[in-house]
Amino acid sequence: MDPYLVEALAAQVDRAALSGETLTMLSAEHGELDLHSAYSIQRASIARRLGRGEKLCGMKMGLTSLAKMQQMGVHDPIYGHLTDAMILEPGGALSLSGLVHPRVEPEIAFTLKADLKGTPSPDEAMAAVGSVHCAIEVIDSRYTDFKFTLLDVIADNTSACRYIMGEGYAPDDLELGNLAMKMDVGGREQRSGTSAAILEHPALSLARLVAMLSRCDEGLKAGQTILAGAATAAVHIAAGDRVEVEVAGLGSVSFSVES
Ligand code: OOG
Ligand code: MG
Repeated sequence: MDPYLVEALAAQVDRAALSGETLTMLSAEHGELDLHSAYSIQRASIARRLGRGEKLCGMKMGLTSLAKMQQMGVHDPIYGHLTDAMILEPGGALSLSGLVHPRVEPEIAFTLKADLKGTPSPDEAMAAVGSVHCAIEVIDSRYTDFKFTLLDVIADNTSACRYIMGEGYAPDDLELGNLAMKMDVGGREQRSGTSAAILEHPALSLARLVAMLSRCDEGLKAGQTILAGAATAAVHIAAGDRVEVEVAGLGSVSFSVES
């Protein structure tokens, strides 16, 4: 794809995330959109955020669970970038103003204590993990009526909007591959699953992310946060909701939604 078009589409995606304006599917208008150009648009949109002073603080995996892949009709995991503007403190309030159609997902997050690059095994990837956290991701696809292809969602930074992390736990004391996970959304909707739904094991998700990044000669850095991917399908949120995620062995974390 023409580099000018990549920049122009990145500007569109960035504006939608900033303002809550909806986006028409890029793939519908640009037949030449492919995996490479979709990630180039994502990276160019992140460069715009960094240009405004946001700091890159990690990465996220998406569509790692079978439930999510079925909900979205896609078959491959995808990754996105996290910046400090996406952090919401535990117990904090999220304002819906400027968001399009936000939903929440129960997740597991890692904080890295060492850099990761190349193609590590899941055990090698876990050796770089300093702490494990229960987490909530707020996703907000900017596409009108939620209609998008895999390439559109990649260009839109995999719908990243906010994330909330619980306390950190040492990875060694946990059976990370099979932790019960529960999410309550305003007492209206509950979801339950297990960490096994995250690419069979969250460590596999982390290792897969590193391998995907290594194809672009990139890696992860000590201090970064990684969201391993949702364990269940996402749930819509509304003003007044309190959202809580609890993961066996990792405690719980919550936030509330304001209009
Ligand atoms: C894409 C983001 C998916 C996850 O954890 O699976 C994601 C979307 O559903 O809008 O973050
Ligand atoms: Mg997610």
